[in-house]
Amino acid sequence: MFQKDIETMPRNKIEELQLERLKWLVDYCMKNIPFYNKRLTEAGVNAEKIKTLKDIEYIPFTTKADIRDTYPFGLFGQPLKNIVRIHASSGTTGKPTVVGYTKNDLENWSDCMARLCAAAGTTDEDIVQISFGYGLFTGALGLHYGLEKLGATVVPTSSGNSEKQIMLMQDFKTTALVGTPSYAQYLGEKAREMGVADKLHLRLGLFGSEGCTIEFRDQIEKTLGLFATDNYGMSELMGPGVAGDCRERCGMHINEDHFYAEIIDPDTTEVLPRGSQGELVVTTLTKEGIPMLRYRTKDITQIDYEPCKCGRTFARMAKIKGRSDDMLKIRGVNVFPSQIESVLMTFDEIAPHYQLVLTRKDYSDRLEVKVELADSSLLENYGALEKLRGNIHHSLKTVLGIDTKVSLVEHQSLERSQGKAKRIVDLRNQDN
Ligand code: DLL
Repeated sequence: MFQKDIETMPRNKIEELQLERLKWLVDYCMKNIPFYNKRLTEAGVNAEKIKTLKDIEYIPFTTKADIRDTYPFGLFGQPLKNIVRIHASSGTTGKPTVVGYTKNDLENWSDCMARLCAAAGTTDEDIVQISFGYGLFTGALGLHYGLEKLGATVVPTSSGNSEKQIMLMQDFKTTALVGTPSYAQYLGEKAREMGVADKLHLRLGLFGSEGCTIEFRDQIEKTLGLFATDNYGMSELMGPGVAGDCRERCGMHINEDHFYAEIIDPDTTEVLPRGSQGELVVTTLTKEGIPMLRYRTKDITQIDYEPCKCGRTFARMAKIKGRSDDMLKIRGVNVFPSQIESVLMTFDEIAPHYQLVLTRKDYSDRLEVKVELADSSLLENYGALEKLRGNIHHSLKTVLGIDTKVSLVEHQSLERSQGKAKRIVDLRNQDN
């Protein structure tokens, strides 16, 4: 274990620490963040009011909209002088969700990550290839510093360039692979195609950032000959490092000294009894850069508080069952249909009818955006049609950060719905 004293604390000690930190956090937010000061004052909450962990329920929820409304730095708890790193992920509009880290935050992040990597079975003997994209996305750098802290040898290949990734895996005798489960499976199949699958030395997979069923995990394990683990996180909370599998794989251990988790009913927002399935709400207990009070993750899961066979006492959250909003995760990138809609609506040549078709080829997600023309006569002008298609494709790429296939279809050809429009056709699981 990376920090055994902490990871095996008795439950009453964990809860004592959480309460102490929660009081600190409320006070910190009151003093440093005008947005929270106003919210908490309006709700009549201050640090004195928090006497037990249950008193967290006096605190209003924070949502992605709050981050959007205070873009870019309005929820930061420190001046930029003390912020040493910024990351971002897609927001519900064209503007990203921006998060900042102080030096202490980065230390804590690396500790959280190192714990989870150790729990999954990584050691300082491992050579770990990171195939998450490096950049504003939290995945690559999050794992990177945690693994270095653990003493593993990090190979920051980033994503893409798959043949080279496989060549390096062979040459460096890479023992562990970090990435999305779908990219890992793709690499495995590519290695097979190249006839080198049996020449790899992989023994461990540290996967996350998108859902992965146990069946798909079995498949990846077979293709790559490794033991696959899952880890969960999100930019708003820290990035990866919130929770992760140990070798028992009976739920992902939540780093409870840094995060306080609740499960709520997403419709009524009522806090549900322990063990129930619902939406995960997380409060960051130590973050200074951009602390989150009762952040609604929209991810559906359940939490088991029984100590684990591995010896860790931190609660375990089940694999994510889905989301309570319409966010799509495409090749590891968060995409909101509303972002696409706002891009489409800027084009006069198209009608306000569109459909998003998701498929998976070579274990990579594809997004086709089908858009209806406002006037079908454009179909007779190939040049103008191609120009329009190109412009839409370019605008979508600028906003979403990923490539899409844009198909322009005849006026009135997309199915109309009587009720809620069915804009998303997700065929990804059928193709796998
Ligand atoms: O995906 C952070 C991360 C990076 C986690 C690398 C694990 C490994 P975001 O890009 O902000 O952050 O996306 C967060 O991705 O709300 C979930 O819906 C989904 N997600 C993350 N991890 C998992 C997982 C990173 N293990 C959103 N299983 C979250 C299922 C996951 N979904």
